[in-house]
Amino acid sequence: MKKTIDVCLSPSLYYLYDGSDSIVVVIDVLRATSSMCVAFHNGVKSIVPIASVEECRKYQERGYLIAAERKGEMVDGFDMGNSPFSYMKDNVKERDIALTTTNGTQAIEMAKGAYQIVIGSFLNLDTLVSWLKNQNRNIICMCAGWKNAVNLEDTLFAGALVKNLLSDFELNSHRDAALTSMHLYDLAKNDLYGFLEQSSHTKRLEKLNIKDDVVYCLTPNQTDVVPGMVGSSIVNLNVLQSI
Ligand code: 3SL
Repeated sequence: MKKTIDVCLSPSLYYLYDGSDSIVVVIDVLRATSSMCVAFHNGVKSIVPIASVEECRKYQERGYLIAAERKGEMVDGFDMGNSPFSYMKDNVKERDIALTTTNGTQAIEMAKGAYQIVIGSFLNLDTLVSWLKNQNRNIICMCAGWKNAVNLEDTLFAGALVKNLLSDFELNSHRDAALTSMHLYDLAKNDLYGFLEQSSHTKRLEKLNIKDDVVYCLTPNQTDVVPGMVGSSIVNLNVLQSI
């Protein structure tokens, strides 16, 4: 029997889903899960996702690099914020990072009862699709959204996963979120940036002059990492499984 793929459009709807026997793909395309992919691509050893700024700050004395974003900006006193470009520097290699962001790390926190949490973004789309095909597990694509509301960019990426996995998985026949996201992705796929230009978070980030981050995060297949939770940290599962 085929396994299922479903989409949860916002963390506020997650109570309707049971992740205990599923792989939950946490999606925060702009920008948390994209930055995590970039971090592992550039040699970061692990990322501890943390809900609160105060908790995250405490990791500095334990030798971690600390990263925090609120309202799109780096929080004062932290080593870095949430730009993918800040994870392309040499000083991140082999480091453990503690990270808190407005929505992405909260969504990870919420998904913690899942069989397995993995991290998805356009940057690791094809690799993630192949990895998921090999697991023989039900999949829930969990969109981080914005403060518990639905957003367009995470919905589009969930749609990209559904489209690419549909031949191997069945849709949940009681809900339309997977179909909705796949149809939206079909409309957007030839010009993701143009489709997202009017979206709330694109505008929010562009007001902060971070258009380059948006363009980069919408560029498919820049890396073959599959970040996933092991214990309380995220590591690159694609390395672990090829050893
Ligand atoms: O919400 C989040 O977790 C962040 O990705 C938001 S931002 O893109 O860094 O503003």
